[in-house]
Amino acid sequence: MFSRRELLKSIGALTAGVGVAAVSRAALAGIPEVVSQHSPDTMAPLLPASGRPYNPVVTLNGWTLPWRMNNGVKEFHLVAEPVVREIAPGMKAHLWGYNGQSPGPTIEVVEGDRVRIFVTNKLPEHTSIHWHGQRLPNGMDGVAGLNQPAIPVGKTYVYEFIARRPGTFMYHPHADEMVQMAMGMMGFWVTHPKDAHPHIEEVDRDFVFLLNAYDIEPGAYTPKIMTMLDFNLWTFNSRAFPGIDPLVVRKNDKVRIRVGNLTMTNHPIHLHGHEFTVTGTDGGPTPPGSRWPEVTTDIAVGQMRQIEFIADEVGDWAFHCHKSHHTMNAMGHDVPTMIGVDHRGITKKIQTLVPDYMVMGERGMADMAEMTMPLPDNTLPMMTGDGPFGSVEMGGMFSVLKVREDQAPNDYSDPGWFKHPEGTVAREWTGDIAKPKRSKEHGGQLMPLEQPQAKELEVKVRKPQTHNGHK
Ligand SMILES: [Cu+2]
Repeated sequence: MFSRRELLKSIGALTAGVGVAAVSRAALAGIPEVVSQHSPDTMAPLLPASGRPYNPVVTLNGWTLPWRMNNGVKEFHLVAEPVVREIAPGMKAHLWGYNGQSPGPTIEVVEGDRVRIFVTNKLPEHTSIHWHGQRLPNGMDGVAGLNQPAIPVGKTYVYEFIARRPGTFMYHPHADEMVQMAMGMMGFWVTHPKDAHPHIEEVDRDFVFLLNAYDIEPGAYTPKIMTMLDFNLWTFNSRAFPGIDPLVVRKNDKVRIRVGNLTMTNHPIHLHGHEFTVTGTDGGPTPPGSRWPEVTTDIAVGQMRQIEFIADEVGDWAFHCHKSHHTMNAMGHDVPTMIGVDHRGITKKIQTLVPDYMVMGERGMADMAEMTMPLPDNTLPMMTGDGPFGSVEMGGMFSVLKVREDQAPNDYSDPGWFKHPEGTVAREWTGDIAKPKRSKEHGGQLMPLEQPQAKELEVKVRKPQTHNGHK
């Protein structure tokens, strides 16, 4: 068994910045001490100091929960509690989470580990934890009322099971679920294979994050909990761009990204510059014969996906949800399309009544990224993020895969912006536009240089003759 001092030493050495919270010794005697994290920075991977070795994951803007070994059992201690989460610099949210953060810490174990998790409830209402995707005894599945009584306020419950299959999992409450998930209660779980597995490859970098969404009115701090679909903050691990750390890798690294979706809609996650394959789902690793290359994979509600690729193209590659309103922050809603509408006269008139009045979106919305419009306190700009060439005009579920020739193995520090080799950046064309050469040698068919004017184009419109259904 690990002594307390050894445990603290190893935690201190591996995750600088993690503090041990003060807890009542009498109340929690014999239970692993509570380790909390109050920084939204990405913590270095937690190398296993006890138990079987593995290559640990990196939780984007998050951290991994240390454990102690107790007679061969891996013991963890989660505390469900209100937390303050910085969503991005300039905005904090009052959420519920675990051990100081939302999402909670990542739990990492090895296939075959016997795991014991103590859960202390410091929320103002009862809770429970469901271990999403795990094989376990029915009474450990965490559905309050069905598999166990809900954990009352102030009480500590214990869950115990063997991590039977390797893969990517999540944990979240199964008591007052809509409210507690809308408030940010969720976490990641990774079970590494105990031996070489035919469908699980070794990787150099292994990133994990949860997709989450909040409805926080501009200027407010607490999510609206009754929202069903109309969320306005779309986040990776409760962080919105530009608050999401980049995924930093070395050229030719084999990279795995594990994503779980605990929002109320699907997210097509898209990577630039590389093709990946989906190597795992909620149900475990996918057989290699079932995999195909993709650059976008849709992750439905409640699903998990593992994608893998060789990062063989240096650069700063966008990595984001492809629903464009999910790469925007609050305030992007209910704005009518004004493109092509000239407001010059009207604006002046309204400004005599409302001096700060501005019109948005007359030439598209790009102006908004650079606008120095006053925002309510604690509100993120809708589209923002300074890049090397100007505003990135993004928010929400957006980050950057930074592939560098000279990034040291296991170094996750931000290398800054990519320095493009001379002549490899799109630029304004100032020369003459050369007439394209067209000949039979270049592609067979001869295309005329001048397009003939479209003659009369006849469009036949056929009206439905026997349609009298709708009123
Ligand atoms: Cu999305």
